[in-house]
Amino acid sequence: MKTRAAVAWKAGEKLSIEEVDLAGPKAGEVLVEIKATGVCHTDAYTLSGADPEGLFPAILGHEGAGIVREIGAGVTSVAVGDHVIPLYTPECRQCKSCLSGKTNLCTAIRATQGKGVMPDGSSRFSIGGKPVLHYMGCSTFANHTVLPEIALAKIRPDAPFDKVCYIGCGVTTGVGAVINTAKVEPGSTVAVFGLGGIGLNVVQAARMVGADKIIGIDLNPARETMARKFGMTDFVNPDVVGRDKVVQAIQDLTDGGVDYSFECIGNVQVMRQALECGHRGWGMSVIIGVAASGQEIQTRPFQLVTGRVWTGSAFGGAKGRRDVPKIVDWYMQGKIAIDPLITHVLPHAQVNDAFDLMHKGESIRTVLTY
Ligand code: NAD
Ligand code: AHE
Ligand code: ZN
Repeated sequence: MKTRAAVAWKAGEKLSIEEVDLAGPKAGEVLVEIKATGVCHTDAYTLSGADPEGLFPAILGHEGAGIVREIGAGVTSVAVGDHVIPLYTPECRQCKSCLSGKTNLCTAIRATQGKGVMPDGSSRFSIGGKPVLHYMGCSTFANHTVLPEIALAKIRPDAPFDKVCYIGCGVTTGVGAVINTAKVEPGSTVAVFGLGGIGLNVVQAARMVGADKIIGIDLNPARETMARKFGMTDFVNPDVVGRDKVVQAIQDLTDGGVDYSFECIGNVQVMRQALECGHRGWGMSVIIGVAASGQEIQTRPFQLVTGRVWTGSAFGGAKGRRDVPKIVDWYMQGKIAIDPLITHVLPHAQVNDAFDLMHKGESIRTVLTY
C-alpha cells in the first residue's frame, strides 16, 4: 500500500513528507494506522546525528497510538480494529530478560530494531524501490507502519489517540522511573533535573506516590509554573543560583541531600550533579536522559563508597504489553494528567515545526495528528 510519512533523509536535515510504499505484515507482524504521535527529545537526538544507532534514510517517531488494520499469519494477541500503542521496548515474554523478572529490556528483536529493520532483516518501507529504515521499531511519523505483534500494547477503545499516544514514551518513562525503577516511598525528597516532557511526568508520579519535597531544576524559567501545578514544591534555576552551586542549593533545601534524583536532560555534567545531590548513605540517582555517542559520566568513587547509588531507566522499567494498558486506565480515571502537558497539536505535515518548538523551549509535548 501507499502511505504518507515524514522521512529523515540525512542527519541534521529537516524531515520531508513523502508518499512511501509499505509492504504488508509478514508472519507475526501487524499493520497499524497511526492516528497520533508525540515528538520526543529522542527523535531530535537521533535526527541530530549524535545517536550511534541513527541510520538514514529512516522514518522517525516512537510515541504513537493507532488502530490495527491488518494482521500477519499467526498473530493472536491483537485483531483488526483493536486500538494499540506501539512499544519501542517490546515484551516477548519468552527471552532471558523477559523471564528474569529483573528487567523490561526484552531482547527478542533488539538487534534488528537497532539496525532499522524488521526481525527478518528487511524494511517494510520503501520509496522508488529503495528501502527506507524503521526507527526504534515504531516509525510513528508514518501514517501506517508495521510492527511485530510483541511490540503492541492493546488499549481500551475509548481512550483518545491524541492524548494517550504520549503514554507510548514520555508518560510511561517518567511515571515508571519513579514507580518501577526508584520505587520512591511516601515522605521522600526528590530532585528532578529537566522539567520537559519526561521530567514533568517524574514530578507528577513523585507527587502521586506521596513524596514530601519535589525539587525541580531547569534553565528555562517558564517551566516553573507548570511544574508547580504537577507537584513541584521548590524550583532551582542553575542560572540563578550558579551552575556550580546546584548541588549545594539542593542540599540546603533537604538537610543534606535528596533520597532520589532523576536526570531527564541527557547532559553528563548534570548527571554528576544529580548523583552528588543525593543523601550520603542512600541517595539514589536515576539516569533517564540520553547522552550523545562519546559522552561519559564522571564522579569521585567516594560518592559511591559513601552509599549513593547510580542507576538508569529505559521506558520507565515498564513491561509494555502489561503496563501500558494500565497507565491508559490511570489517565482515563484521572489518576494522572496528560492534557496540560500537550501544549501543541499540529497536523502531521507540520512535523518540522514540532522540532522547532521543542528546540526553542516553547513546547512541552507536541502531538501530531493524521
Ligand atoms: P525536553 O526537551 O522536553 O526537556 C528537557 C528539559 O531540560 C527542558 O525543559 C530544558 O529546558 C531542560 N534543560 C536542558 N539543559 C538543562 C541544564 N543544563 N540544566 C537544567 N535543565 C536543562 O526533553 P524530553 O522529551 O523530556 O527528554 C528528556 C531526555 O530524556 C532526553 O535526553 C531524551 O532523549 C530522554 N528520554 C529517555 C527515555 C528513556 O527511556 N530513558 C525516554 C524518553 C526520553
Ligand atoms: N540508540 C541510542 C539509545 C538511546 C536510548 O537509550 N534509548 C532509550 C529510549 S529513549 C526513548 O525516548 C532506551 O529504551 N534504551 C534502551 C535500548 O535498548 O535502547 C543510543 O544512544 O545508542
Ligand atoms: Zn521518547
